[in-house]
Amino acid sequence: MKRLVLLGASGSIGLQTVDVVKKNKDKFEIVAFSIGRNIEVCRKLIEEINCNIVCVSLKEDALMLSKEYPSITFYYGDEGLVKLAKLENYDLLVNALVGFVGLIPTLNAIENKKDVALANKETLVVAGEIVNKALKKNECMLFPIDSEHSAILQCLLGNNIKQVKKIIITASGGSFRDLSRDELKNVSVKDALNHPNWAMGAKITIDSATMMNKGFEVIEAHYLFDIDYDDIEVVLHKESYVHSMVEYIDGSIMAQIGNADMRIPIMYSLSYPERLKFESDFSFSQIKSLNFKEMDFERFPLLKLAYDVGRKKGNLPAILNAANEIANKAFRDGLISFLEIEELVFKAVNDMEFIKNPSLEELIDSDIKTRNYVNSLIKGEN
Ligand code: MN3
Repeated sequence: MKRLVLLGASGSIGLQTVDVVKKNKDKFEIVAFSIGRNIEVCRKLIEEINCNIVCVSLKEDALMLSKEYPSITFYYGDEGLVKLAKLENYDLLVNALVGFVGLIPTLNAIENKKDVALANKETLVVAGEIVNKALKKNECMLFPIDSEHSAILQCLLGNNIKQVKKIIITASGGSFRDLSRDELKNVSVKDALNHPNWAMGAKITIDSATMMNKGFEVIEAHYLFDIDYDDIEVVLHKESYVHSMVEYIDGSIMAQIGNADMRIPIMYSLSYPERLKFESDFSFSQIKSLNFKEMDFERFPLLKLAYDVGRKKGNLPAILNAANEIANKAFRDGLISFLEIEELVFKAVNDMEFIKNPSLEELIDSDIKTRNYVNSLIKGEN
């Protein structure tokens, strides 16, 4: 029995993780979970998951719920997330939080000598080096939930990583893959949220449309597999059946293929190196064609920026992430246009002070300063 702490239970990955656990009750148990402000979903999960520790965002919600459920301990806020990560009685932290907020609980879990299943790619984007050092020091494992990285991990199994020629990350292209840059000027939030292949949360669906998500995944792959940026290629693959590939020095290319169903990488991150039984209706005879196309950096400038920022390191990835979080949210809130997301991210990366070897505290500080700066740009104060 593997005991899990699940952070971000009400999000897309969180709910699918609950689904996987429910279908594999003999193998997994959720001992604690965190949820944001969706109290209805929280009550539903409390009924479904028999655990005695829950963390919510707000103090008042924690107080209200502790009266309803006297046998459960309720924590709240960012401190509550850390308390969950620091619990003793579990084996694997499943981090399905969205954004920078996922970093500190991940580090606390690793310091607590727990393995981590990570859907929160922002953790590695912002602090890949610090996370890797902590993993090494505490002899912990990090299992990617991101479908591309789960694919890469599977394509690497049984091979010598020194014989990898390159990693090929596939990209669906997002909601606007068939539009020109000119046509992007007036796209709506609703159109952007309509992803062709994957059902995902709102933030990552917008990140897919801007290709920021793929940029983050390049940085994520660099830190997960210790692969040079020159050896990471992104290829447009609009069907999303090939989840990523690894090419070796002898010309062999390994691919991981399957339906675009996040439960598959979730399951693998929970059960690695074992596999769980799962009904998936994938059929080669139903696929008419698989298309691949070179990535156009001019069409998707944020992808190019992510490579540049990843190579320069320091606090730049943290700046990139913070600016994107604010700009992505501002677009969803109707405050800026789609193309202004890019503009704001470029401006922040350009304008914020560069720190070559930042400490964790300096990364947190860069995050806060960048958020303030981008918010001031949106309000027209700069
Ligand atoms: Mn992905």
